[in-house]
Amino acid sequence: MAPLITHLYTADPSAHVFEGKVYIYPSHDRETDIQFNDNGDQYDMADYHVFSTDSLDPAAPVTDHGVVLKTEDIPWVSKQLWAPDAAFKNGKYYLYFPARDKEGIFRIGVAVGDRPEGPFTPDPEPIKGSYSIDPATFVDDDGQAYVYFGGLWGGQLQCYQKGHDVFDAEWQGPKEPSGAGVHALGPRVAKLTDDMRQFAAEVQEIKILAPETGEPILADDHDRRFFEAAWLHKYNGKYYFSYSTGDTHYLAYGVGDSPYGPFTYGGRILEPVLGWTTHHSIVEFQGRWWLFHHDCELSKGVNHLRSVKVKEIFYDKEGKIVTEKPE
Ligand code: FUB
Repeated sequence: MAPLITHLYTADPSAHVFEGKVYIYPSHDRETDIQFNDNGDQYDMADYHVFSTDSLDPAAPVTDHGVVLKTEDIPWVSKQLWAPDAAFKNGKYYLYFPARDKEGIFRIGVAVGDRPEGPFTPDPEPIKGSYSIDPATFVDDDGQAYVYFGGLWGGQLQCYQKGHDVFDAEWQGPKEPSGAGVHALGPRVAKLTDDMRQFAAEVQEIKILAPETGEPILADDHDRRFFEAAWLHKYNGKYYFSYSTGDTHYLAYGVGDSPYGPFTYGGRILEPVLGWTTHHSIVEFQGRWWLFHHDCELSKGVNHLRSVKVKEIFYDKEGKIVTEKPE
């Protein structure tokens, strides 16, 4: 299957339907001389583009709306504009993005615009109390907005085991908890304020439960534990939390009855693609469900030069997502 965008490298696609079109908010990958490592330093992105299309037919054109935000415009950022997401509320569009602050610690920022394609003006400081990477927003039917986030290893989630506001530098790097009976670290969620620019309540850790025990997935269960790339969507009244398993390269999901979880592990959405990372979003468009994701086919396997793709996904009668193979 051909990538949606071929004139740039793009990754981590967050797709939303705004004003009847599909808007895609991806990372913008670029070439670098930085040495590859398991901390992800080679993912050295410096700006964001927004894309849109009014059809997901493979032949339909995708419009590149150009650069909508860049490192130099964001006072608190030092480097690494990683996976973004966007939301619409009260007539405004909000772009959420993770980046390292001047101390090298990942925080989450927000930028505001009047149009889905931007431009976006960043707030001068990151969201108070935010940390780690991969923000994904979800606005529930009652209008309450939530942001999901977190990522292990280079994403620094494991540095917050002593509390949401305690960064433990000892855990920096490609590390995570392990050992018999140790629970995996959960992704995080916070309610957003009505103006969408701050957390409205304390950050919560989400539980992803193993169906066979009803207990949280174990840290050593790398085929199923949360690694990064949080996404939340609703299908038939249930909340589906999906994510990447990182070093085992699956897109997986769990199902729950509340935006806070717990989510019971439901299976895989996508088998491993070409490239180390896998990251996605799920959106309903014109009555069908679509998985936006990325792989490294266009760059012939260069891990940090990725390309966005889309494929249709299906649910079975019980509401389980049918596992897809990469194309
Ligand atoms: O694009 C940089 C990082 O790679 C993202 O934040 C992760 O989810 C992974 O895709």
